[in-house]
Amino acid sequence: IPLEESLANALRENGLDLVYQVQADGEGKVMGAEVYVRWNEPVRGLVPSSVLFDVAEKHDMLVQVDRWVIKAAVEQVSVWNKQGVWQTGQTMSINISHKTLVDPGLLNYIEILLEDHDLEASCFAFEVTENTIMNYPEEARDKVRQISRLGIKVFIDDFGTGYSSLVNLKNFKIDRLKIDKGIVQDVLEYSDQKESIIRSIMNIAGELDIQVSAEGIETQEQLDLLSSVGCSMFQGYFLGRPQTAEDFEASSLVYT
Ligand code: G
Ligand code: G
Ligand code: MN
Ligand code: NA
Repeated sequence: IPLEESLANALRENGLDLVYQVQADGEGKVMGAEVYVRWNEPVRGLVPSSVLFDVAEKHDMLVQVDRWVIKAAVEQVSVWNKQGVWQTGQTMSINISHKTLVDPGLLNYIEILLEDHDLEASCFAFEVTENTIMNYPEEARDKVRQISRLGIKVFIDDFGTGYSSLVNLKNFKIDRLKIDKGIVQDVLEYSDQKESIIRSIMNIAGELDIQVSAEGIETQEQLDLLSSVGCSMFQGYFLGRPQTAEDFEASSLVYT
């Protein structure tokens, strides 16, 4: 059957999976996780996320996919919360596409889920890419404000890859910038240039009181360098790969 039909089935039959990647502070304390969707298609096997999101976009299923992820992530946090695995103050980050950000039903959808599971909005963050924000500046700004008013955090993902003027960020209600992994990983090779990009990000973020996180940390050197310029939050294979819920629990990282 065509991939889009199979995706529609997966959405209907809970045929998608989630994996979780740890987000830690400079001391290695676990501050939360980012959740990613995985699709193990019955016939084709694991479908790359790029293919999944291409199909979803082409067949107008982006909002459905993101909603499936939001619901499943809320359910998981609710379970972990009851087990004492998930502590207050830890944040579950959920990626959302541009379509989902501007979807008029988004806030109502998440509000009802939070109510049903008796969870604080502050347990969750939505990650929107820099490009999403810059391609839809007005709509995005209004929506980000509404999300923020509800108590859900907003993180800007893949930061530094787009063309946003850093100064424009002051018009948004942003909680965290996540420096793109490409920049993080190049920082040791082209030190001067990349370090100055990172330093200018740090400066603006400092002025606007926005926290900065580094993604794609694979080595101790990268961690040290990003930490030395003032990043306060870290994510990457060096700290932990995306893991199934069972492995994430077992890694005991969540208890620190
Ligand atoms: O870990 P992975 O290689 O699968 O992620 C590839 C891309 O897919 C990342 O840029 C990530 O933001 C995106 N992605 C993963 N899960 C989700 C999701 O649930 N919703 C959206 N919109 N994007 C996701
Ligand atoms: O949504 P986002 O663009 O943040 O997705 C990040 C992507 O990077 C995901 O596909 C995730 O699996 C992947 N990733 C997370 N940590 C690392 C890392 O340390 N190195 C590399 N190469 N990829 C990573
Ligand atoms: Mn992300
Ligand atoms: Na990213």
